[in-house]
Amino acid sequence: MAIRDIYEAVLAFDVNGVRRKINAELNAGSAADAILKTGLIAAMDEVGKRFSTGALFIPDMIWAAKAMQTGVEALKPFLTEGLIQSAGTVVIGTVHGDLHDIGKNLVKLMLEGARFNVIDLGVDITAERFAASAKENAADLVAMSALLTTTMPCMQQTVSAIRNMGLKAKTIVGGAPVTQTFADEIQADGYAEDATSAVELVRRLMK
Ligand code: B1M
Repeated sequence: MAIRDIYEAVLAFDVNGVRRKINAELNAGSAADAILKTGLIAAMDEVGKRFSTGALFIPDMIWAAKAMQTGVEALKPFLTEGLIQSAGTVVIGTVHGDLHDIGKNLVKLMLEGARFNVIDLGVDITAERFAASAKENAADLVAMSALLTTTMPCMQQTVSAIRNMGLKAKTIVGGAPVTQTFADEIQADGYAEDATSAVELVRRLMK
């Protein structure tokens, strides 16, 4: 048994195996943070790479994310507060009028896997709710998803609301009809095409 087995179990989407192997590895004396970094986070980075090249598909990402989250749950009691310290707070939601949440949930899962503290507002979220939540939670970043062209204007309203309230939160946008050009037009801080690049973008913006 080795940490590499946990890495392989995530890539095999073996949710129960991840839990079992982590418990065995902890019993064998491995450090929880080493399991987290070398076993789980490294595997999710590999999942992201394979997804980008078309070797994995969305259902694979969902299963890998489930395996990762099961692993994080198993490790939580063994990690000190410092080690599980959040990488930053992200408020996420699907914009007003839009009920599509599969992509938004994927982005959320990947961000949580990358140890961000994610506040998920759900779907049909107005600019005012995004901004109020960003203020209430002292968010570092607000992430908006839209699947309908008709709901994209809410993204601009949200960017404006956040700026008008003088909040420090950065803004990112994504979803099938959204483009980098649109993000530039509405002066959002960033655009990501998929869940993997959303994590990279958030990491970059929070540096
Ligand atoms: Co709807 N729908 N739908 N729908 N639906 C689309 C989006 C549509 C393109 C279908 C079509 O006509 N070809 C079309 C939109 C047309 C347009 O505006 N251009 C459409 C329509 C018209 C509608 C309704 C209006 C239909 C009707 O009622 N007449 C209606 C609207 C309801 C509403 O929202 N108010 C509606 C309803 C639904 C369902 C409820 C049935 C269901 C949603 C279920 C759910 O989400 N819980 C649904 C579905 C499933 C789709 C399609 C088929 C699939 C969407 C999906 O989940 N894709 C979709 C057609 C399509 O996209 N091919 C369609 C998988 C998902 C993982 O991808 O969400 O793109 P996606 O997320 C990706 C990236 O975009 C990115 O990362 C994800 C993973 O890599 N991403 C981000 C997403 N958010 C991000 C945020 C980021 C960064 C990246 O940073 C913040």
